[in-house]
Amino acid sequence: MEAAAQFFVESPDVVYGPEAIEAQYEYRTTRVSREGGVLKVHPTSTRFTFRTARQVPRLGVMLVGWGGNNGSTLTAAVLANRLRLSWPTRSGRKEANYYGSLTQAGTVSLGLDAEGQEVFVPFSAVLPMVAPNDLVFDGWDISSLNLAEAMRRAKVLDWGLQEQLWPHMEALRPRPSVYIPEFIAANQSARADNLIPGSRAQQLEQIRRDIRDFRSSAGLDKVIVLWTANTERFCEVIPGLNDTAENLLRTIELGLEVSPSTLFAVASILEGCAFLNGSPQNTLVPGALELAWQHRVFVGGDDFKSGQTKVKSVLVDFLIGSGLKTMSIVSYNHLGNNDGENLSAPLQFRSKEVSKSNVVDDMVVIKYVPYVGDSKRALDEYTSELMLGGTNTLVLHNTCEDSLLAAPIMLDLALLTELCQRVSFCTDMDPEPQTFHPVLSLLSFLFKAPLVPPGSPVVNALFRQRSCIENILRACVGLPPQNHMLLEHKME
Ligand code: NAI
Ligand code: DG6
Repeated sequence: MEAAAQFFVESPDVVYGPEAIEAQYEYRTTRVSREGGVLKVHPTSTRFTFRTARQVPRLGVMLVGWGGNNGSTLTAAVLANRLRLSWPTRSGRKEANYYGSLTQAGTVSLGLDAEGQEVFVPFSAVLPMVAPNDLVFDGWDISSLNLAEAMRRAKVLDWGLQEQLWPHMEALRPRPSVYIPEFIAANQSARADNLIPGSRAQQLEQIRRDIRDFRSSAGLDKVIVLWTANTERFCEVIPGLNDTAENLLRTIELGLEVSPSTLFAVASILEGCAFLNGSPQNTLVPGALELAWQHRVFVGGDDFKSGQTKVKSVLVDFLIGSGLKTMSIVSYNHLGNNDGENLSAPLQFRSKEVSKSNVVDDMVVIKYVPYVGDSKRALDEYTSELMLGGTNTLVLHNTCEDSLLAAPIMLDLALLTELCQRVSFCTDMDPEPQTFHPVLSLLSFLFKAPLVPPGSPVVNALFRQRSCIENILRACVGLPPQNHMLLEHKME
């Protein structure tokens, strides 16, 4: 199964072999040193060889929280696109699409044509990527509703679309999951009717069996696990409990405190499956990160960056980048879905507050208002100081279906993580092939509180994050970074 290449790079530095694309790439950057109060900047250059395997695998995605709004909406979206569904609405017929997905609806500029005009291709055309319509879904939920019933409970999709999807989703049933009441809000207990019994060690084994079962019964080459279940409270990082891989595994064996999400992360890593955390809690405690390192498995997190935080990371970039002095940011949300209900409990709210404030330190208020359902309202006020004592206040109001923003992000996470698993590289200095660091910071564009390898700077500006993905993909086909200089148009 190989996705059709829509363009080729003609260069002596790029070889399209039957199994892999190999590109020689000159990574030009700068090193800065401080000498006697003076900054000295040294341009440097490192020669990389990137190798991207061309064979696109049959990919399975297991969602923890499959029966939630995000899980059911993502499953519905892929089915609706695969089946090319269209449905009537009060404003006309709508057709299935992947708007909101960087890989499916975003583009990359390849350069200028003979007329000096930019030529764009879809992001997904730069390197062979899994097609979203080919994804196979499975997952777990503490609620036993099948995916058709879950879609109805979510109240996200138009009725006409739900009706058409119903027979395709009815047979999809979440596997039982791990419910530890003290990690999510008490208001969730009523839906917890689909549970894995036994000790923590037995639960871990059952999750691992589920992954193996899905892989073999669906004939998959790879599985990626994505946490999109309820926001949990933070876990205390305690020496001896979860600070190292060895301690974390012993904690599970002894039945001491471990969150359900960390249990899923450990199971995924032990099964060699990438694990991505779409919620704000600190699932990837140091012990889990060390385990990922030991097993060379990708992990990514935390908390899908879908709407308000995305705007914030653009707006603050704009304000600071324009030289204004931003003094206060206040973010207010109200929403009425189950996520909102769970977040109405103080400890779960605290996890979200920390994650949402991660981009810039601000005030965050979240209110649960059942009437508005999944249609989340986000209001933000940005106040900056202008020159000579002036004040600039910007107020934003955003209304949208939260899950329709999150689903394409979940898709991109799975597709980009899988692609990264097929990329390896070496340098002239170190000819031993290596892969990206297990903490996959390339995914920062998609997470509110991006996890990065130890010592690595956290980048929050959205377009720097997007450029990072775009330029790494370009490097894999031997193209220079996108520099936007357009010097061709600045000469006489
Ligand atoms: P939801 O409440 O509709 O779905 C969560 C699902 O997880 C529920 O079906 C619940 O039964 C299940 N669940 C809870 N604990 C579980 C466990 N231990 N194992 C398996 N299943 C479990 O919430 P929604 O709207 O789908 O959001 C999911 C997560 O994504 C939340 O943590 C939310 O904060 C986060 N998120 C959502 C964004 C959005 O735009 N929709 C953006 C960023 C993050
Ligand atoms: C309350 O804000 C609900 C949350 O789950 C958010 O909707 C979600 O985290 C999305 O946040 P943002 O800031 O990316 O729009």
